[in-house]
Amino acid sequence: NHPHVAIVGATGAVGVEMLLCLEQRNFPLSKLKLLASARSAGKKMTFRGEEITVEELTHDSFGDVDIALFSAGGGISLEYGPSAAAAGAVVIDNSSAFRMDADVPLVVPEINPEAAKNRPRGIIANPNCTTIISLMALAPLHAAFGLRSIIASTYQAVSGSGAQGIVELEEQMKAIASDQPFTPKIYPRQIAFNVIPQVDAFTDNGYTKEELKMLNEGRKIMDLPELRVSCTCVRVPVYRSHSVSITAQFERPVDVAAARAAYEGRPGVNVVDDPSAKLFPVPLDTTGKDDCLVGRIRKNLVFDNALDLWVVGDQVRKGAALNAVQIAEIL
Ligand code: 2RA
Repeated sequence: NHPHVAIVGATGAVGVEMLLCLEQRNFPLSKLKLLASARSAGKKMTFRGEEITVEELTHDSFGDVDIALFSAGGGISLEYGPSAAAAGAVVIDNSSAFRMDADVPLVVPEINPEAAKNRPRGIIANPNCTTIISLMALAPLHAAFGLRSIIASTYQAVSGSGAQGIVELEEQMKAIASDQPFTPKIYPRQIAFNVIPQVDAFTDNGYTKEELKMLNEGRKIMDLPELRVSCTCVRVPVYRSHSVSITAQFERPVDVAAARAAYEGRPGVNVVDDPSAKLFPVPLDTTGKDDCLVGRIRKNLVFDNALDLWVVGDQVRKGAALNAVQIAEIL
């Protein structure tokens, strides 16, 4: 009587990683259905040594599905998520479509697993990757010192733009290496050997939608309606891991030893912090891995009760696919 699971957007960067996570974690499922656009229907993918043919997504795809993992963009989630829920599936949506809906829980299993149970619409939302990775580092510190505000700068991998982001960086680097011309396609400027201070669209207060996600999602996940967040999101020429530089202010006095101790026994996040031994987290350490890594922990030199820290995590895995599969494991 194991659940029947569907992946919507199965051939995308996150969809492929969802299939990998289900396989590697021996998720107890009776059947796996792979759904994608007409363009991808017919492709074959392998799960537990068995070949599965990708089917075209329709509103009738969910009759016998118990859990539907969505990662095909907000439009697809808005259009097909309710149909999947109406057919009796629990929808775990990686897009931003439902994250701020009061009737949809927004869940990081290590932080607010209990929220997943209250899902009147049959939909659970997966937070934005940058939010997940940042909160994996901040939740233990909140327990110790009482989180009050976040100032963050992110260094976001091109995988955040999906497979096309990885292709864009690869193609530009090859073109530059062979002295060939190229035109940026998905980014406003060249991303190879460059950084771009824009992720997602700008809004009328000068912040991008991506920067406001950390504020809005952080308040909801941490249940801290007064939490203050100011974020600058930057795209960097890294393939798969996001890094975040954080200044966090707390209600109570902080110290580095107590901060490091706060992570002990906390699953999904490890401290890597010994600069004298050149030990600090870098994207190459977390790519393809489950855990987020925290380092550069130090007392902030400007604000009282504040810590500076650096956290890195795989955007495709813990930032998206793994978190969604871990929510399914709660179910
Ligand atoms: C990005 N966080 O990195 C956004 C969506 N994955 O582009």
